[in-house]
Amino acid sequence: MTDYLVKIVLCGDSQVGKTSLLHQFLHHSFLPTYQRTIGVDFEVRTAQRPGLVLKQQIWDLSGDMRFRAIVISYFPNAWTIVVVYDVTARASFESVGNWLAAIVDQREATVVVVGNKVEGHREVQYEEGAQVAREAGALFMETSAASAELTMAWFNVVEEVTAARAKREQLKSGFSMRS
Ligand SMILES: Nc1nc2c(ncn2[C@@H]2O[C@H](COP(=O)(O)OP(=O)(O)OP(=O)(O)O)[C@@H](O)[C@H]2O)c(=O)[nH]1
Ligand SMILES: [Mg+2]
Repeated sequence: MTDYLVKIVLCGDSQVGKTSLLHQFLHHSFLPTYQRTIGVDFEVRTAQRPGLVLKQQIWDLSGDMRFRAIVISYFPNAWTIVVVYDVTARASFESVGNWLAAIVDQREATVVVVGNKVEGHREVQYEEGAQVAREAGALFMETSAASAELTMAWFNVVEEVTAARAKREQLKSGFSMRS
């Protein structure tokens, strides 16, 4: 059994739904009233895979510009970085490029671009999000923090890519022990 302590980071503009997604995933409920994240919050979720225990630290960054200098210091050593935008707010989609630029040095990280609030009135089409992700070499999906099912599907993707990295690290360390 190998244990990994791994870092997952959620970023994206203010009010796109980062905290709501995490809350829905961990507590199975949707909070309609906005409570801004001050700086950064942190949750832990442990996952098991055959021969692996993944202790996932999930960092939920504020989208507020006031905290930008602080939040960008949370990117180094992340295994998975989730860039969230709001499909009902075009400006948040236009910021995705800035977030991708802020993480460009994190070459080891898997990036997942996520369009949230799919049940709302759309200002951004699925294909536009998919294209931005494709160009950045990132994964893409849409979701909604208002839906338990879609939120579960969202976190499954995040957890699977994180677990896949752990599996690769485990294989690498196995080879180096043998050689
Ligand atoms: N309809 C709908 N509303 C959502 C969804 N996700 C979040 N919201 C609402 O959008 C608002 C902002 O959500 P938060 O999760 O606090 O946003 P955030 O990205 O964490 O914002 P910061 O902490 O300021 O960076 C809240 O009022 C939520 O209830 C969604 O999928 N659908
Ligand atoms: Mg928040």
